[in-house]
Amino acid sequence: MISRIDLRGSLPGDLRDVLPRAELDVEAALERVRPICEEVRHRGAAAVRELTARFDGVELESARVPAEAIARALDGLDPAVRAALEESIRRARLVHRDQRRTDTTTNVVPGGTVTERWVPVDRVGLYVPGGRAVYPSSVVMNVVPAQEAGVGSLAVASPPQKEFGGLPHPSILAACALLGVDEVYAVGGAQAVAMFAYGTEECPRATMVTGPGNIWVAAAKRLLKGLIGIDSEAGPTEIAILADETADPVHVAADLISQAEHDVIAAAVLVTTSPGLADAVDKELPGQVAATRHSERITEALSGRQSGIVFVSSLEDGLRVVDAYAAEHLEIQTADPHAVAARVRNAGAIFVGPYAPVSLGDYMAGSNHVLPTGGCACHSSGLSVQTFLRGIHVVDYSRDALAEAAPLVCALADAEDLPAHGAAVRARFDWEVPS
Ligand code: HSO
Ligand code: ZN
Repeated sequence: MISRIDLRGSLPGDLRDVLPRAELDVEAALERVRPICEEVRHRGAAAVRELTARFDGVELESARVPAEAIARALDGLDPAVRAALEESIRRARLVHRDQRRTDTTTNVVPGGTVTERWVPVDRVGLYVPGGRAVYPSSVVMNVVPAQEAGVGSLAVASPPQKEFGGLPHPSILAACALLGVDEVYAVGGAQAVAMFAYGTEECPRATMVTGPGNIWVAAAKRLLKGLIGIDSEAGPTEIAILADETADPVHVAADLISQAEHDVIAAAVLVTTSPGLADAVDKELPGQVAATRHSERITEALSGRQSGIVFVSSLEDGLRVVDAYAAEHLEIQTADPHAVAARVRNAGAIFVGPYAPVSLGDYMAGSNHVLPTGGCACHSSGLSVQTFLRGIHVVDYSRDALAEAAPLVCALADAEDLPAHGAAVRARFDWEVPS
């Protein structure tokens, strides 16, 4: 079911060439979303309405979801799901609250300070997918860091669903209610991103748009980036597991399957020193897959070229492989998982030992589940309070401190042939600073 890659000889120079990974061509979608964004830019709410009728088959009077509909969704929420969401929110708040940053002031010279002031962005538009991937947990993972960062205005957009009377999925609305988000729009796809980026008569423009989405949403975010800030582009879910012979094949198989459940293009990669474990996982997979609800989707994901079992001759090599892969989620299931985990450099999130499966992190660990995919974990982090903050340098120098710096500024200004830079300093003094 799952292919094998043998790296037990010497490791190739660029491991990324041999490791399994799918490619997602967002570039190709750009031309399709450009006219959609332009329409919203020029014709605002009317364009959003027309595009919603065209793409979602729903005629909206207003894109804004009425407060009663949000309240009704919360009333209708299964009490067990409500309790779980509330606990998920509580745990996520604990972790994200600790990410808040305090301003720092550095005394550079006597009378000269630089303060770094952390200021949240003014308004965030959060996209929440509809269709098959209706994840109220992702509403939690996006909203909590924004709120803990102190973002003052937060709006959610999610596609209208015909079967729910043109409203977003009720579990999304209920999650919004639990989080205290009351500004929700029944708008999906590229038009939702454009609505936030340009603003319409109904929806004030946002300074940042975050949240996962399909390829059209990703393309719109890429297109409008700059006008708006965005989080990293979310590609298909990935799990990598670094395991030795002490790992339990039943757990390893279950965890690979758990993330393959997301999508036919989701990736599940096992990196192991143990051929015995690999054989046992191989034997375990068909039974577990057959027993689960989305077995077709999972089979396709596990047998796709983005998934595989990679053999390595040592944990040392295994670490090089997982660092090169830079998984969105990395589980360490080895004899000494903490020591191994401490040496990992590239991963969106690391799950240590037998009792930290990725699905715990998806819902209830307190960690964030919006994480860099496609190898982006080698340069980016998951969603956090930091995503929604800007660090502003506040420069405060006294007359004496500036006087002391003046000849240095002038020397560099002259070296760069920018004499007016030096003159701006000299203009403050009644003496000439030699240049
Ligand atoms: N594993 C997904 C997040 C998710 N799982 C939502 C369940 N619901 C990407 O990190
Ligand atoms: Zn998941």
